Amino acid sequence: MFPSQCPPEEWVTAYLGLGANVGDPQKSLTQALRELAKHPKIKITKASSLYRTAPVGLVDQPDFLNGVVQIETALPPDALMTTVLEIEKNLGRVRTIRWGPRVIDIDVLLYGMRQIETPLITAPHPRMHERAFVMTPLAEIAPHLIIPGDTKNAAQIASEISDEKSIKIVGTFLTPNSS
Ligand code: PH2
Ligand code: MG
Ligand code: MG
Repeated sequence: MFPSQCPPEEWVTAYLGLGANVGDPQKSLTQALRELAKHPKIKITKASSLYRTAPVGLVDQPDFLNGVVQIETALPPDALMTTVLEIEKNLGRVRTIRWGPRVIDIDVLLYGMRQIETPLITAPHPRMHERAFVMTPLAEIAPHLIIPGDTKNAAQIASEISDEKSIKIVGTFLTPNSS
């Protein structure tokens, strides 16, 4: 194809949920952000605070550190997913038990306003509405966001499920040059 015939690159706003509860979670989360930012087709546009959160699902494991970032990306959904899985792997993620302890977890929460179902990715993330560790940081950076298929905005959903005993702000992603 001649360059003039290539379809224009489409940049989409997406949201990623990050979590870690093994090793040095703040460092892994910051490192993950740095790796994402290095990608030529990903720009980080907003980052929430970091929250200490009680484990959900499998409760007998350390507390998590969780945060949410807004990105702009020119990667199609499957490629975005492959990219985040690759970053997880590079940061030392080993997949053992579902919902178990992890060095880093990067979930694609939303890909624009699109509802996506492929063998690799489901967006919106099917469990995000129920999870305070996702909805509270999401509401911090995008309170008015409506999740496709829902009627309430992120702030309303977060306030309905948030529990101050199990989730609190403890810090920020470190700046790209700190370690
Ligand atoms: N992730 C899970 C299961 N449980 N609990 C908290 N608090 N934070 C998480 O990121 C988390 C979880 C599966 O991805
Ligand atoms: Mg997850
Ligand atoms: Mg995951």
